[in-house]
Amino acid sequence: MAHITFIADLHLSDERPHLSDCFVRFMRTQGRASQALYILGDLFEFWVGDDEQSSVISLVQAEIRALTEQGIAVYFQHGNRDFLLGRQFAQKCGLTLLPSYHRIHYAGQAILLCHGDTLCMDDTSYQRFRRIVHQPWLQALFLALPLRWRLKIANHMRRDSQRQKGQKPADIMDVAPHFVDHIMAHYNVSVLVHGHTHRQAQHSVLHGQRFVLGDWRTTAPYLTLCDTGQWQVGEVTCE
Ligand code: LP5
Ligand code: MN
Repeated sequence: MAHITFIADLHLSDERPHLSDCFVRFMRTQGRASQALYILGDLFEFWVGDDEQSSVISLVQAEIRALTEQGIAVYFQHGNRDFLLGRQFAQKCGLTLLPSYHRIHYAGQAILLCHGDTLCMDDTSYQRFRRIVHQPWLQALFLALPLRWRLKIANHMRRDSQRQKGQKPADIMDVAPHFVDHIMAHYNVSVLVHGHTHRQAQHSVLHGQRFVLGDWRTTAPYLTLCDTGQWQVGEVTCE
């Protein structure tokens, strides 16, 4: 049956080869069977610029290209780890970059897509951090640094983030319900799909449904929407 597929939070890196294997399996089965694939951010563990080269980067590009060359559209929204992924990477594999909020219409449903970090409004220190690192001048400055320095900074930021998360109450790292209602009304949708929180679920909300995608660990969870209007959760096992 014709359908579109959504994934997020794969966090691929050379340090996690089992996830790269899983990505290949996913793309060659579920990916290939879809009319379109939406990757809602954090495809990579982190991204420091399109000039970086590694086995996992080449592998991801080849698998995306294999789909786009067959006419299957692959879309990408930036996550909080790979917001620097740019046009150069996208052009190499025919990937379409989407803005941080993107509305689609499929099977008679109006659906809003986003990574999910912008919904966590109560995590005020993260929102401050996000505003800073999304400044174009700071990004340009960062991208002008030697690759080795950028990798060092990114690794430092990752460690810092893990430490900070350990000190934050769990509920502030979830979406703010009032903001979910606001954004769904603003975009006039009855479905919201996002990742980031890693709290895979389907919630009934004021304006309809909110689907939260799970992150990839021992399984690769995905969500599909059939042209009949039916939503389904699936997963590929990552050994
Ligand atoms: O990613 P995760 O799941 O660990 O936690 C996120 C939030 N953390 C982040 C940080 C990223 O993990 C770091 C990714 C590196 C990207 C590559 C380098 C690009 C550099 C570009 C420079 C222009 O997103 C975490 C949230 C959590 O999700 C749950 O939602 O809580 O937020 C934090 O940990 C951030 C801290 O709370 C805020 C730190 C203080 C901010 C001070 C501003 C300093 C700005 C310096 C800029 C160079
Ligand atoms: Mn994220």
